[in-house]
Amino acid sequence: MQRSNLIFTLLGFGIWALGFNMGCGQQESATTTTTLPSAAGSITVSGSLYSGVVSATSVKAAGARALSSADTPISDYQVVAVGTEDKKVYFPDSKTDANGNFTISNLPSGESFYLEIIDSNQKFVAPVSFGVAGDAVVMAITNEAGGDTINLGKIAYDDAKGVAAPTTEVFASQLDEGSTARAKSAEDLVPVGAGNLGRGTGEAYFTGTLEDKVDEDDDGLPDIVDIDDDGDGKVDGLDSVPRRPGATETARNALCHSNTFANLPMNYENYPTYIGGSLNNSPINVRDNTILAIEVVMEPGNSPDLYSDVRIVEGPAWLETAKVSGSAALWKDSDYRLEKESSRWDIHVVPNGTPEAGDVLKFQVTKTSDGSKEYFISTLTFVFTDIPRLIAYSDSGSPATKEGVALNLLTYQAKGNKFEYTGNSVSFTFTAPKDDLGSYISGMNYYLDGINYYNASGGVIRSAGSIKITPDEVSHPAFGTVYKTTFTPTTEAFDSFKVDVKAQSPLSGGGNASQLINFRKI
Ligand SMILES: [Ca+2]
Ligand SMILES: [Ca+2]
Ligand SMILES: [Ca+2]
Repeated sequence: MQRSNLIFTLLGFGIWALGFNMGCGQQESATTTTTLPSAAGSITVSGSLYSGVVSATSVKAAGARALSSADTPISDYQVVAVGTEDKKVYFPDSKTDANGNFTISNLPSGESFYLEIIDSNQKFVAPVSFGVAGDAVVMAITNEAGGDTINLGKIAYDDAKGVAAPTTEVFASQLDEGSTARAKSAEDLVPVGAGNLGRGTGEAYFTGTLEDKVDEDDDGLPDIVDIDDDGDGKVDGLDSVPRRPGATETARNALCHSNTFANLPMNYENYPTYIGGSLNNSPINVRDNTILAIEVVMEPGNSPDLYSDVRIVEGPAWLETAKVSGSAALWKDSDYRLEKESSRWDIHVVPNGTPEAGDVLKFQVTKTSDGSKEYFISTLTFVFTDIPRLIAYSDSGSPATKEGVALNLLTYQAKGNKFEYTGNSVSFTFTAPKDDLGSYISGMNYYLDGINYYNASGGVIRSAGSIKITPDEVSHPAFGTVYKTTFTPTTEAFDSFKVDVKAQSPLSGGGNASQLINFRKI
């Protein structure tokens, strides 16, 4: 089934399209992804992960430069390597043990590597920095000076700064000074992307020219874990051009990319804009209402039959509670398998947990031909925390704008979960959805979607196609920039209509959020 044709019936009425089909030539969506190559190399990186403090200044004393101080070993974390040339992720032999020890074996030679830390809840938490080069932070190590083993000793993870560093500097010959990042002000070893998942706001905002390298925006985070690859402040899943045009993270073998993105549709009566004359500030229950679309997309000309099985093998805690959308079944009962479609493998799940930007999913794909397995990771780059909300409407039949208390839930419920209007057109004023930081998201595409016309007994007379709108931007004293558009319903006879005011990611295939509202013509 083509996903563009995939329609879910939700919440007892209405229909909801979960997104748009997306070709491989288009930019990928809400995640960053890479592949695991065959483990055939001879290089080993090892060390011990500790909690600790990364120094603001790297102090050189008695010949050794102290980069950090270590406190307590951290177990059950993963330290993964990312190749600067092949951009592939290399997983450790196992998670850190009780002494924090880890080993990443079979790395290819002729490479240098970034190291990234994924916590016990499968969330990306920190890059590892290795030293300084002028004003920049050195983010990669190499074995180019010879030897098959790089032992980093103790590495201190500073959760306050969102960065890790070895306690003592590595050999100068092991520093890849060609792989550097911009340092935060007043910090020698903390790249600007640390602690913010690489979101390009504040000093992490990128003003340079994007280059063809693993960390395009010089913030210290390789694209695969960076939620904002180009550093412009818009996360990948909500950015129409998330990285250098033509750049790809995953177009290897027959696989194009994998995505994980959020959809959040809510009926007005479930999350009304106003209750009792006051703005409804109750936060949306993201855990129970978000639908996560998780997919692996084939390159054009490649059938998903190339794989016999696609599943998630590691992920955040919400995997345990996630249910397959439209079903009562727990996803774990089907071993986190994705389902085969015509151009991809995909699944839609309700997390029943707390999905967050930075969550890392590890995919396993099994080749049909020989049963061999490959692995990928995807990083969730956003969740919606709020929907677009109606804050006013007016109609062509009466002069007054209905806003504030006129949008009360009780008013809506008293009319059978409908607002009333007169005349031949209705104008809607609505807010943008909010991101994981609770900030209004700018630059979304807007649609009037899921339009159904009903007769007086509630039967659907007709459904209308999705309408892409270009709403006027209006400055509102309470809500800042809001959006206004006018809708002219069908001239056929009807009693009421339902419309989804829908904000869609400008990135094809990205997520969407909407408020589903009913209006009765009087
Ligand atoms: Ca970034
Ligand atoms: Ca980056
Ligand atoms: Ca961006």
